[in-house]
Amino acid sequence: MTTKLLILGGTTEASQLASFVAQSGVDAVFSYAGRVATPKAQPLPTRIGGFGGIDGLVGYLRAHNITHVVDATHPFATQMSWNAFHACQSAGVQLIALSRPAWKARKKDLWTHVPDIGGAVDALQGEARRVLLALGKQNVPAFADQAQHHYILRLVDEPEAPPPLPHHTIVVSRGPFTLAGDLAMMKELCVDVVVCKNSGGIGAEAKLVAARKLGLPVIMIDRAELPPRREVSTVEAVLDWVTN
Ligand code: 3Y8
Ligand code: NAP
Repeated sequence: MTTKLLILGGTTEASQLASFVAQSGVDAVFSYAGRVATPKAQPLPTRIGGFGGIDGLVGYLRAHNITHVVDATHPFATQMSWNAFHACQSAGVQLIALSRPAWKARKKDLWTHVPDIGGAVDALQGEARRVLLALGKQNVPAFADQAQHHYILRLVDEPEAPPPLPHHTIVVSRGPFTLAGDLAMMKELCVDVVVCKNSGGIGAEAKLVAARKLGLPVIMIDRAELPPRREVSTVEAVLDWVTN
């Protein structure tokens, strides 16, 4: 059977892999969930939208004669990763993950680790502060329980409706982000605490370096468990796996 690759994308590393694969000539298709209005264009044929759960993905793998799946999704896209793990097992298709290590606090960093979004909300009890919520739009409603704060919401797209937070500033901006940009934004908007996911990678790290330089506390949401699949951290290792 000739090689046909499905790349589950949505990260900087997935984009890097797509360029590499396009140059290699390996037959591949890139996949987005369709979470944002205009996802970044890729140099590969691209599909947008869910597959319809595990069964939908099994059907897709079979209908498109996929021989290899690369899970290059974000570490917090846990449902997609578990679906890919089960669907590849059912369909007898090989699976590998292109993942990035979690960030680690340095000596002077002021991190509070919490297990999930609820933990981050709880950690914000107390007097009003100016909170940079760098979580995207899906998790914003949970913070209505701590409405005393002024939230700086960094979103990929302008929200269709105002967020359920009485005091907020919206910053429409997609990454990858730069230190200069995040430092300027955090100073200009007088951020005094950062809430983020331990996404790892380079595309979202600037806010942590800026927080370190400004001496700001960070509420760090730790990763949830991912499937026991094979993992590599470089696009070269993915290409080796596909071609050998
Ligand atoms: C649709 C596709 C590339 C990929 C770029 C990376 C870096 C910039 C940093 C902050 C954190 C956040 C968010 C973030 C980053 C990269 C990467 C990354 C974080 C795009 C993209 C899609 C999404 C979906 C989006 C989520 C949201 C999360 C914003 C493309 C731009 C907060 C994750 O509006 C929404 O509904 C946004 C939804 C899932 C998390 C959430 O729960 O809201 N990503 N982000 C993908 C799809 O449809 O399949 O246009 O590039 C991709 C990128 N976002 O190729 O350059 O590699 O991580 N994305 C987080 O890390 O916490 C922003 O603001 O500091
Ligand atoms: P999720 O909660 O793990 O997945 C929810 C459902 O979305 C999946 O079951 C699947 O639908 C669909 N889906 C997710 N990723 C997909 C993909 N690449 N291609 C096709 N369908 C996909 O996912 P999420 O956290 O919402 O992330 C969605 C996308 O944004 C992913 O591409 C991810 O890499 C990217 N992203 C997420 C984050 C984050 O913080 N979560 C950050 C940066 C980028 P069906 O069940 O119908 O198949």
